[in-house]
Amino acid sequence: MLKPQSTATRELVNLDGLWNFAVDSGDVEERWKAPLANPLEIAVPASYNDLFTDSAIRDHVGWVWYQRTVRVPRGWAGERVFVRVDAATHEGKVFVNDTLVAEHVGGYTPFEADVTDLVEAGAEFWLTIAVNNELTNTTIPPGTITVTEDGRRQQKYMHDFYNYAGLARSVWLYSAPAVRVDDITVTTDVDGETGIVGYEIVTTDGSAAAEVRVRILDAAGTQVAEASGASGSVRIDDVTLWQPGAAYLYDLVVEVLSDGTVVDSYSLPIGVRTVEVRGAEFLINGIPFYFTGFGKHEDSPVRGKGHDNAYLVHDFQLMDWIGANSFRTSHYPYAEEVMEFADRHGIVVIDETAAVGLNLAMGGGIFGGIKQATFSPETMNDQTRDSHAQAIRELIARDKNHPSVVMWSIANEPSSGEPGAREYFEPLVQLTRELDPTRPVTFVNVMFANHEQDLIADLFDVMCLNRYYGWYADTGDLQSAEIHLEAELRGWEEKYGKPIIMTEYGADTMPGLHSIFDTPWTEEYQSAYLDMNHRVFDRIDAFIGEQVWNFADFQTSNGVFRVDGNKKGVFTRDRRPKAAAHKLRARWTNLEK
Ligand code: GCB
Repeated sequence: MLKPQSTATRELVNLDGLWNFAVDSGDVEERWKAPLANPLEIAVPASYNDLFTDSAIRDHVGWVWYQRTVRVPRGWAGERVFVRVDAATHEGKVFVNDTLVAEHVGGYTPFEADVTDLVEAGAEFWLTIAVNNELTNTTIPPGTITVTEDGRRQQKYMHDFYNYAGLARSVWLYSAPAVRVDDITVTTDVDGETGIVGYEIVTTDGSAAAEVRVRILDAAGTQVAEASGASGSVRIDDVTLWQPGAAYLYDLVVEVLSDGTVVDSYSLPIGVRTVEVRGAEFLINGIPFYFTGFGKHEDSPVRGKGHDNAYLVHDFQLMDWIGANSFRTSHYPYAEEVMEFADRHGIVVIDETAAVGLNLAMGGGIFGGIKQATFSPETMNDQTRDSHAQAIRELIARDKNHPSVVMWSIANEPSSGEPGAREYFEPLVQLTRELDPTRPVTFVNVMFANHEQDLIADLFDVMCLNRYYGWYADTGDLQSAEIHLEAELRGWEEKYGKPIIMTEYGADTMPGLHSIFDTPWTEEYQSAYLDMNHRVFDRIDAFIGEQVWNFADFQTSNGVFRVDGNKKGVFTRDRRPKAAAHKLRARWTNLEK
């Protein structure tokens, strides 16, 4: 799915700003048919939860309403007009005046509606977006809604980060011609000094009367290749590769011509690079790559998961300062602006779906709840898997052309040692490979499903492990933790012989708390914990990467036992370094792998 852009044939109006807002109380029918009564004002983009002082809004389970007027630019007569929502978490309905124009389930991927027939160039219309935050056993991520004894609906879920909701990314109005580029898929390869760019263009012109022309421009804007036809491949001599830490982007300019005239043009930044898993190595452009970096979150004070370009720039600056060359979009697809930034700055991304918390064993075990089978008709079932398949489709449709994305992660910490896991995952792995045969596929394995218990790891290319020896196990005893961690990693290495990445390891740390002993929560303990992990990683040949949990402290749900959120950040929630940040910087800026 193409991100809207302004080109010679397309125009773009950003609809961010202050909108009217109301929580659905169930007492007004067809709210979109009139201006919201006594609305609050709300910022878009932002999660709505932390903006207001009313806990009934923060804890609301169900629909909320966003509304504003929009004027269609007067020059748009004769163009197709679209409303595009970058994300509505977790479900969205879009209304133009009285008409429902789009519905979408899945909180982290975009959707749009062609509203041409309902609007007029130069005139205003009411745009209403209803957003629902409910998670059930058939949504991705899953959750359950319970009703308290006094009749309040409560949302429960199996992930620790707070269930922020609303319009956390931009909303757009854009114009495009009727005959236009609808989709582009690019694959790249390298032959000696020559780059090979394969492309497939889908246009809206069903009759295929229109011609398609493709040109590639280098970073200086000089044309280096051209071709015609909706699919094919072109060669770039003396190619400059996209490399980790040394991004280089070409522009793929796609033009649709009718009777020799350009009727649409779209310009896609592309990077030429290869990715391959060979033996226990992860190769980017044929060179073994060692991942350093973090599992992140989209999370900041007040905004919740609201996209913010200031945090975007600052977070990437901090990653550069600390020597991180990569991150995982734990635990959902991030804003497209983040992916584009990674493309431009040579940061490598493991791109993850929102399938987090497909695991009922953990809740039952740790929190003493009722133990339920994760995969069963009443819990994660065929419908869950259908939603999961859709989440994979939408992730790949959105992110397939980003050179920074080197691997798909289709789930975080599912209950992969339970009966039913293999039946659930096998078709999803197959689907991912069909949709994108060029990138390795992984899932992120949970501590309770080690190499002896896990039932699905062999389906994947890279073993991504989350391990908390020294934190959730062997708490405060780093000597035992070191022995147990090493034993397990050797077990994975021997059993599968595939590359291993530690996608999560971390210790909650209260900034300012100190001790001369191995005392959990102190800054010294976080550093010693990381040192211990690194000693072990450096002894394992199949080890190809380390991503600390987490880049920054983040907000968690009320139901988890944490003090003001998860404190495993190497930076605080307002991005100040804990002592461990300096430790990591010393390691990562000197790492020879
Ligand atoms: C995990 C999860 C992550 C949690 C983390 C923790 O294994 O993948 O979402 O935040 O542990 O800190 O408990």
